[in-house]
Parts: sequence; C-alpha cells; structure tokens
Amino acid sequence: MSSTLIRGGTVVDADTQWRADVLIADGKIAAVGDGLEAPAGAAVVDAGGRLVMPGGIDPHTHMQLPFMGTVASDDFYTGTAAGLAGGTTSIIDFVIPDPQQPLMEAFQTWRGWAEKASADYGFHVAITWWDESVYRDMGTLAQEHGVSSFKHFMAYKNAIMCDDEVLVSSFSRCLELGALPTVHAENGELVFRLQKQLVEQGITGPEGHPLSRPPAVEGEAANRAIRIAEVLGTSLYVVHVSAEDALEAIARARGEGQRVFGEVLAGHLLIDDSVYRNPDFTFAAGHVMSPPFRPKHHQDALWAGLQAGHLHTTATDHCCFCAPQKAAGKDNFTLIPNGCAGIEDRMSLLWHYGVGSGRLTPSEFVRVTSANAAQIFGLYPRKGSMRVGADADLVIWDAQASRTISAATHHQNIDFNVFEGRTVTGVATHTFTRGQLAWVDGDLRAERGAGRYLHRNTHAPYFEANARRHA
Ligand code: URQ
Ligand code: ZN
Ligand code: ZN
Repeated sequence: MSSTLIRGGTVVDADTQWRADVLIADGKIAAVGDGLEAPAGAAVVDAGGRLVMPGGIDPHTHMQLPFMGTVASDDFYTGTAAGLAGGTTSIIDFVIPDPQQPLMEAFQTWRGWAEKASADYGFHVAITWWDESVYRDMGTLAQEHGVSSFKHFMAYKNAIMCDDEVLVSSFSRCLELGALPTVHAENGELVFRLQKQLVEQGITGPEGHPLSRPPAVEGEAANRAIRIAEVLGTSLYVVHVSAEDALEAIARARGEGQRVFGEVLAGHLLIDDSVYRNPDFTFAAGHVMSPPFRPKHHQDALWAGLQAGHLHTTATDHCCFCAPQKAAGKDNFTLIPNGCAGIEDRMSLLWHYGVGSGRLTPSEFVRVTSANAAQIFGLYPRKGSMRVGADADLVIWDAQASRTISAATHHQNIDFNVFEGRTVTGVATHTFTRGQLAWVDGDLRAERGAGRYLHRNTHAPYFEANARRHA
C-alpha cells in the first residue's frame, strides 16, 4: 500500500482552514489531523506552512475537439498534463455528436480519445439533434455510464445548434433522468444574421467577431433557456457567462427561487474586447472565442456575480488552436476557429485576482475552483473535498510564490496565451492525482493514461432540490 504524509500544511476546504497533516493511502485521503505519524515506508512531503487544498476541477474543456474544420491542438494527455502543472486535477470535457450521429457512437469515440489522459475526466454529452434514439441513449448514458449532465449549444447554426424543440425535448428528458441540462447561451440565428451583414459590409477582420455576438445575443438565449427550464421545472447550468445581460437573467431567476447555476471563465473575468481591435491578426484571432471577451464593465459585474453566489464555478473552456489554424479566418473572421487555452493558469489567476484582491477567501476559492463543480456535477465528496475517503487529488499551494504566464514556458500545446505576460501570485508547488505526485516544483511527471473516467451521479442533491417548481 503506497502512502504519503503531507506534513506541516494548512488545510483549506470549501468551509474553513486549519493546521493539519494529510495522510494519503492507496490514492485516497486516509487521515487529516495534527501531528500524524508517517507509516513505515511512507513518503513524507513537507508542506512548509503552505496550503493544502482539493485539486482544481475544470468543468469545461475541449481536448482535441474536431471543430470548424480543424482539431484543437491540446489532446487529452497534453491538456490534462498542463492542468496538473497548474493545480487542476479533474476535467469535465464534452462529447459532441454530429447531428444524426448516434450518441453512443460519439460517446465511445471520445472515451477512446480520453484513455491517454493523465488526470481524471468526465463527459457532458451534447444534444445536437433529436429523435427517439436520442431520448433512449440519454437514458443509457445517465443510467449506465455516469453522464449526469447534457449540453445544448444555442449557437453555431448549421452545425450543432439546438432549436427550441430540441431544448424542450432534451430538458424534459433530463428532468426524467435526474440529469442537469447545461447551455451555451447565444442566439445562433442572430449571430448568423449579424455575421452575414458584417462580412457584406466588408468587416472581415477579428474586430467583427464581438460585433456579431453582442451581449444582447447572450442575454436573450440565457433568458430563453432559463424560462424553458422554469416552465418544465428543471434546474439549469449556464456555461461561460460573459455578459451582464446573462448574469442579470440568472440573478432574477435565482431571486425567485429557481435553481439556475452559472459558470464563468477566467478569461471573461480578466480580458476585455479591446484585444479584437489589435492590428496584429494573430494576436486578435488568438482571442477569438465565443462568447467573446466583453467591455470592462462586464468583468466587474462577473466578479460581483461570483462573490454574490449567482455564479458558482470557474472554468476555462480550454479549446486550443495555434496560429496556423486561426489563419483559416485571415480573410473572414467567421472562419477563425473559436477557442482559447486556460487550463494551466486558471487556479493562479483566480487566486491572484480573487483572493489576492480580497474578493474571495481561500475557502471561497476552493468552492469556485473545485467543490461547487463537484457538487453540481455529481462528483462530491469524492472530488472537491478534504474528507477522509475522498480521492487524494490535492494541491500544495504557495500563496506567496509568483510566476509570469507565457506561451514560452507554459505546458499547454498551443503557441499563444491570452494571459501572456501577467505575473500572478499563488502557485501550485505539488499536485497529486489520486495520491500520485504529478507536479513537483516545476517538474511535470504526468503519466500518460493514468487518468480515469469519472462516473457522475444523477439526482445530485445539490441541483435537484427544487426542480419541478411547477409540478
Ligand atoms: O463554444 C464552445 O464552448 C466550444 C466550441 C469552444 N469554443 C469557444 O469559442 N468557446
Ligand atoms: Zn460554448
Ligand atoms: Zn466550450
């Protein structure tokens, strides 16, 4: 039985922090307490007064996603390894069937791709079309394969976009299954029309991207999804909330007792839309993702939403495309593959700008980077907690150390970093994935294939509490 004693740290969980040692045995947390003895043969890691926290959970990644005619450049091995270097120990990625593709076929394809992951992973499954076979396969996935959340893209017309009929059918099925519907909330019809108008006007550079997806496009879709969920009586999770318009819809619904969760990306908290007006195409295109980065006042609202509890998780939407891939849209911004990186930097960014600024306490940091995602997506307390019996997915966190973010030094398989040049305080010095050290003081020891598929519980008490409000 392999064991490790992490000595001399301050443990931080979603509720509080206290001085304690942590004993790991067989990949699980075996004991948490002061003055623990190291069993014979145990490795001892001196935390030296640093923090010991649950490893980050990134509930929104797209490793090696085939998208817009290319494939995201970080795969399940390199992408999860980069996450471990930054203190993230689990991801929830997405199976995205082509329209008319059997869900089970797509699920097996993604399962195959993810076998090389170096950290644990689960899948949301996207509903991109509808018939009785989709209804049936959702049941199989929820009841036999641990898929407790289903994604709906309200954007990407003529590709993977859901219309209201699919939303209503799938949300209703989620309610039957005790699964959580999630949405990418942008009105794809409006985006399509605005893109066409902009290109016809000769606005073909990256500066056209935010113009084709204004905040109202997100606000409308978020509100529509929220209202559909309200009438059907199911909970809802809105991914990558980027604009006040969507946040206000979530806050209104929550204020009336509806169970709606919001996710915010590190990028949307920190980057504004001026990046799209940079004259360098590679720089501007490197920031093309959807929803786009917004004017600064939206960032202030998102931070307030995170503090107020209207936004619950932080994520990255890690979906990497290198400069040659982004160049597909050199003459037409609508052809620039949408997506940016972030998995390696999310934890340090949230610590620096969240805890370092006084917006978040260390326990709130654990909630929004790990525990809330675990609870919402059926992984708690196995993940996201410091309880005895939990997986030993842990990070030793140096709250005083600093590092400067750069594509020149990051481990993400992409030639660009939207956080380039930022110096952040708060760094993972050790990352354990189920008790195995994968990151030690800059030495990345991620093991290809060490990650395990995460079966996630349906009927999670954290989101089902008041579904069927209109029963
Ligand atoms: O929309 C998403 O979440 C995927 C396709 C990643 N790309 C992006 O721009 N967000
Ligand atoms: Zn999205
Ligand atoms: Zn995404």
